[in-house]
Amino acid sequence: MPLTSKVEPLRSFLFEQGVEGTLRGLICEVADACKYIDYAIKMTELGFAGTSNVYGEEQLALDVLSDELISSRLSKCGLVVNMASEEQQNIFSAFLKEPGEYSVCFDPLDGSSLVDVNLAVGTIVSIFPGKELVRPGREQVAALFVLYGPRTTMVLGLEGRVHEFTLNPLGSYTLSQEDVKMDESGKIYSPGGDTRKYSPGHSAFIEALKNDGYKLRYSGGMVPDVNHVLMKGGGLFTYPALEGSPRGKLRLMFEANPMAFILEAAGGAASDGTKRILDVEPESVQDRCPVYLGSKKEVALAENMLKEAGSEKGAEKT
Ligand code: AFP
Repeated sequence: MPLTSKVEPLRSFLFEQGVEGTLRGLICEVADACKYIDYAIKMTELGFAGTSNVYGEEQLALDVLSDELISSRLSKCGLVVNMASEEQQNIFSAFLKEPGEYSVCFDPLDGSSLVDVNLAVGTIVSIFPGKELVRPGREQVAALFVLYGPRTTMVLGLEGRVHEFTLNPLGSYTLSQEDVKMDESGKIYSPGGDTRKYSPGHSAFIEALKNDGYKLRYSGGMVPDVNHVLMKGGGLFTYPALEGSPRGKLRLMFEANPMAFILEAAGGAASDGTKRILDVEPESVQDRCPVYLGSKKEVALAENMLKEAGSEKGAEKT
């Protein structure tokens, strides 16, 4: 990126947009923590930490390090009340001398199993006002993800708009795209999950996309895959309900909610197959959720085809 006086750093962009000071500070704290994760991905030796997370998945040293980088920073920034990390069992509180104003859910290194094969990975963050975390995603005030790819970018959803920032070699995030918008439909699809365990409705939906000429784009990392759909202006990312896993694989609070918030703000849609993801009422921070994220046409088609297949199944039984 050429150096010009027009470079817009993250902090001053947020200031100019009138973003309230505490929220502005919190977004910049998260962005700063992610610079260290970016560095750790490039410089740390790979290997397992010898521990498992709450879902029984073996933790990479990098997962643990990324978790510590975000949680220790947010614990001491004075802006946060409660936090939940995909890598930890329970909600935990920040060290506060004065009451903080926001609570944060984060997946410190999503797709970490892709680091050893040198594919892109990301950090996903969801920000709520006050101290409650187990609440529907529509109550988020901001959500963001950082994508560690050939470039490191941060995509921020805030006040019904989405902006992209790029981390430059000087260690600053500068605005690279203001007001990212999605079209009504796209031409790529990114389907997760074991196809043998798809429901008939979901299989029919994926076939319909294929037959309509949609191109397959799936890396196995939610952050690069969703970013692909978003930045190409349309298409669909899905990780559906599967036989034996009726709520799918992805976590509502750490993955589905923040991505749904960002995609809706860009003019797209996000459904669990029957309703808006942002209206799902969580029971715990560990809940999972089937995910259909993308442009409006594909998400509506998924909902319709799943509904049709469900009513056919119901009719067969009677
Ligand atoms: P990891 O963080 O365990 O690598 O999982 C990544 C992820 O949660 C999400 O980023 C992907 O979209 C999804 O899982 C991929 O799952 P499959 O490996 O089943 O395709």
